[in-house]
Order: sequence, then structure tokens, then C-alpha cells
Amino acid sequence: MKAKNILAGFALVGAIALTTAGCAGGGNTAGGGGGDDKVITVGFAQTGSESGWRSANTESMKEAFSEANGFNLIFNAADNKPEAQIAAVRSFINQGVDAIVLAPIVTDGWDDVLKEAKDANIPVILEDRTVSAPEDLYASWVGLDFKKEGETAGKWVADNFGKTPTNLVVLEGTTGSSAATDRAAGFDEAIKGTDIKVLDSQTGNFTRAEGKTVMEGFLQKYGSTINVLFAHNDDMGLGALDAIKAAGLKPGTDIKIVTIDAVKDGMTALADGEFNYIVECNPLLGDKVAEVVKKVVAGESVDKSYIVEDQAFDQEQAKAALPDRKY
Ligand code: GZL
Repeated sequence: MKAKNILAGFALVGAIALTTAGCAGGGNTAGGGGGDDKVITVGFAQTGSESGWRSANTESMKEAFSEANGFNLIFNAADNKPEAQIAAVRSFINQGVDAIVLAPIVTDGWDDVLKEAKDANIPVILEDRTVSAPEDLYASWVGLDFKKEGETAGKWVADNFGKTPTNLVVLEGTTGSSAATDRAAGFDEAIKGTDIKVLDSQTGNFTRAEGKTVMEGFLQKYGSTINVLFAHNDDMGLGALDAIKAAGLKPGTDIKIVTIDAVKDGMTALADGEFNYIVECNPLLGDKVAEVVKKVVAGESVDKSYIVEDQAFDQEQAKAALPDRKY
């Protein structure tokens, strides 16, 4: 993917400020769509319903791709199964939709079906995570800077615990997803050269249930020698809370917890002192994705990427922000 157009805006609580820098142009134009009053039929291939973030993202997308906004939305949630998601995209192609929106579960394996969409002259717009396929196979991507999210989380751990021997465990997101890969890369860079030792790092697949199970294993193996937990999303951190308490330890005190997303349940745990720091990953992408789809279908050029900037919260900031949070 070309250098991302990092945009000057900043994420407001519950809202998204987006600006674009320059125009990569070159968006695909669909055969079927176009015309101001024509209803645009969009196939949306969502990952599934694995987390609170995903629910908020799905709600944002369904609100934006409403009939009132000129869309006919065909929605598919792939239950976090990459092969089911590829089948959903192929089904949209066979139905002859005007455009496809894809939130890819994993980064690899998309070249063939995206080539089929291009051959059928159906533009694909990515939202949320990214793909490794050549960028001429999709018109644009609306998402977040996962590496920066990981760096922000890692910098907080380094600043607060990096100068003394500290044992860390990591609950990784879905293996092969750009969110997990890039967050890990950013976090690891930020803690390099500090006194932080990674005892273990395993995937909890972005879910509460798996986050709890993996944390139970960490506690059986390392017990109270664990000082800090980094979870790639709030939901795995929330699952870990149960395991930590069952082990007779106090989350947020005996084991410090840093996560990413800032969904309501995560922010509540942070305000209650069970989490210590959260880096936001704004799920409210629907309006921007719908705007991009309309432009592409109308044959207008669009940027290759639109990045939503995130913010971060400590416990006091979470208490202040919670009343106004939209997700
Ligand atoms: C991030 C998104 C991740 C969230 C998880 O943009 O892809 O997937 O961090 C979600 O909560 O499951």
C-alpha cells in the first residue's frame, strides 16, 4: 500500500474528524452504479461479531448505508472465518452489486477474489483492516493507524515501567490480521531497550472468551510474577479480568493492564481502576466509507487511504470522557 495519507484531523470523543492530504486518484469506477438518484447496491463483508468494537463498527456502517442515504445494503458477517468471508465477496460479485465494502479478517489470501471483482468491474472499498493484495485491486481504504496504536500503548508501558525489571504478557489479536500484526510491531518497537521482559504472547482472537482462557494459562505458568498485561483489544482484556480475579489478584493494581479500542465496557473498566490505560481505535467509520463509495460509483477520484486519528485515555480521562462516549 502506498504511503498512507495521514490526515491532520484528530479524533473527537465519539466523532471522527477526517481530512485528506492530496489525492492518489485512480479509484475504480463501477459498471452498474452512477447517477445521483440511482440506489446503490452495496455488498458489505464484515468480519463477524467478535468484539464490542465490531458491534459498534457494524452499527455505524448500517446507519451510513441506509435506504434514506440512497443505498441497498446486503450485509454478511463471516463469523471470523476467512474462507466464509471470501465466499461472501464472491456471492456479491455473482449478484452484480454496484460496490463491495470489505473489512478483511486477515491480510493475505485476497488476490484471486479481488481480481474477480475487478474483472466484473465492481469496485472494492476496504474499511478497518487492510490486505496484502496489490492496491490496484481495491479503490480505497478507510481505517486506522494500528502501528501507531501499538506504539502509543508501548510508550505508556515503557514510560511507566521500563526503568525497572518488569514482566509482561501479551494477548494478541487474530493471527494474520493487520490490526494484530501492526499493533505488535508498534508496541515492540516502543519497548525496545527497556527493562521490560515479554514472558509470553499468544492470540486471544480479539474475543473475551479466548482472552480469559489464554490469561488463565499465563497465570498458571507465571502466577504473580506477571506485572503488566498488554491486550490488543478491550474485549480480551475484559476476559482476562475474570482470570486475574479468580487467581486472587487485583487487576489494575497487582497486574497493570493496557488495551486498545476504548469501547464503553473497556472505558468503564478503566474508570473503575481495573484497566490502567487504553488507546482508542474509533469504529465509527460508516459515514466516511459511504462517502467514498458514492464517489467511486459516480466515477470520481478518491484517495487511496483515509486514516482516522486516535487518542488515548488514563483512568481520570476515562471518567471524564465516559458520559459523552457514543460507543
Ligand atoms: C481494529 C479492529 C479490531 C478491534 C477489535 O480496527 O479490526 O477488530 O481492535 C476487533 O476489537 O475485533
